[in-house]
Amino acid sequence: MFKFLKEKLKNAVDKFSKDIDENAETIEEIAEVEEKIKKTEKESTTKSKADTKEKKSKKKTEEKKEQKKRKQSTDSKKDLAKKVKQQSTADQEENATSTKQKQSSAKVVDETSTKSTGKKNRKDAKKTTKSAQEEVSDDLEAEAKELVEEARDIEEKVTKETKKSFFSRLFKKEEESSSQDSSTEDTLQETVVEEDKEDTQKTSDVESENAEEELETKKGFFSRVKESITTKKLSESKFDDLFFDLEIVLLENNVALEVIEKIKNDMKERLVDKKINRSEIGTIVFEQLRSSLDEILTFETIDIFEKVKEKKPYVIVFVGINGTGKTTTIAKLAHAFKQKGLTPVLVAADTFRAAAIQQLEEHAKNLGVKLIKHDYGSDPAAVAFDGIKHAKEKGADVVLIDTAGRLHSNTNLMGEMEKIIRVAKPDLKIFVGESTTGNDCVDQARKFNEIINIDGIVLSKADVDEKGGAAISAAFVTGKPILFIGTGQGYDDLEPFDKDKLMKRLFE
Ligand SMILES: Nc1nc2c(ncn2[C@@H]2O[C@H](COP(=O)(O)OP(=O)(O)O)[C@@H](O)[C@H]2O)c(=O)[nH]1
Ligand SMILES: [Mg+2]
Repeated sequence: MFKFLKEKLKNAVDKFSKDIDENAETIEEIAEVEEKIKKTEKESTTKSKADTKEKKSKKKTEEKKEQKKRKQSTDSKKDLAKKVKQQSTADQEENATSTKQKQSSAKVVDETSTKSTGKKNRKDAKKTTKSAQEEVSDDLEAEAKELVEEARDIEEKVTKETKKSFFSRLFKKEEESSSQDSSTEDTLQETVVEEDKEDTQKTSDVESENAEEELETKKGFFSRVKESITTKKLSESKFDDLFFDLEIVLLENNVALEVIEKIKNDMKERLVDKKINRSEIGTIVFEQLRSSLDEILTFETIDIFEKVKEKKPYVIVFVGINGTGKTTTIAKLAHAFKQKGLTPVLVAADTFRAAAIQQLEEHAKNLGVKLIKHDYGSDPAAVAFDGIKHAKEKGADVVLIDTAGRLHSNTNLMGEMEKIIRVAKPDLKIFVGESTTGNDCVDQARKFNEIINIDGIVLSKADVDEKGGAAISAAFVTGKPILFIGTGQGYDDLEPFDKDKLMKRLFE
């Protein structure tokens, strides 16, 4: 059961949800979210433009500063070398006659790494004799070392000053516009603090990368929010249009009009003019359908195995049109009562067909239960009366009365059935309908209910019903519970109605 309906229903629900998504009006909240997204995107673009500009400007400044630094470094070294050279020349003058002095000057120059001066001095030094080299004076060497120390001191001082100046500028700069080009400043300080500056540049790069990442995250977040927050609103006329396909699927699967109407109204109430989160449309539609069907299949049932214990004999009459499975259902139930230790009596009140009496007789033999019968063509009410009398005399627990199949449109036959009811005064009137006939089955149940006020329904042949519309509709339409479902031709093929089992079959 439900094989057909399940598949079709799933597709119809998916289509219905998709249609709602495509056709329902998008309401203001989305506009707000979209506005937010646009704002974020704009911020992001402006920020990244500003970042690019700042980076370019910084790079330019860096290049200029790098040039200056190189120039300054060379100048500084030249200055130092010049100083050393001057000192060396002074020494040379002082010791004009001594080749030893020339040699010491060359050494000093070597130590300060001033190549130009060094070369010159080394040239001079080469001119000196071997003996002169051996007699280098200690105090002259010390003097040269002192000069080098002095040069280092100067360099160190300059570096310190530069750093101090850099930090004070850095703080000042933070207050100023970031795009300001500081290339006009032409100080030594700027050129020699490259390392510190590079660090600062890196930090600023990282900061800007972080900001970009943050904005990207925001953008992504809002896009997702847009997807999930986008709210839809469905008008009633649109709903009616879109629900049509689902309606057809239900109709094709024998779901009664009343049931479709209920599902439609529930769905309408849940969807029309309500704010529906876009990402939840599918779930809402599915859950609403499930909840409506759960409600439709929720009814107060009767446990006939308990009921029969209330009265002895307990009389049950079975009604319905020809061939729906009355006789078979009676046999199945007799089997079930016997299994529960109760004694059933079968009554062949279908006196219209000779074959019907034989059919029940056969079941009685198979099951080992008592059958009360009259001749073919006799009064069915009289057979019912005899059956109950026999049960009373023998102390049987339950009387199961089989009746002839009759069309609910045949007034005579219906009148006859009423007579059986009047005479037998059954405790329970069970309508047996063939599940596969769908809407016809439900119509019959309705009619029989109107005439004899049935107590419950047995739906036979559920095993060959791929649609299941009757199972969904019969109880809702008649307001009477489905007691059993026939699932085959064997005596054991009778299942008490189980809503949860049906819901699982339909939705899982
Ligand atoms: N597959 C299937 N066949 C059934 C079921 N119940 C009855 N039948 C068959 O339906 C036919 C008519 O059943 P019957 O009991 O004679 O119907 P009645 O005219 O209402 O008494 C028989 O061949 C049964 O075997 C059922 O639950 N499943
Ligand atoms: Mg029969």
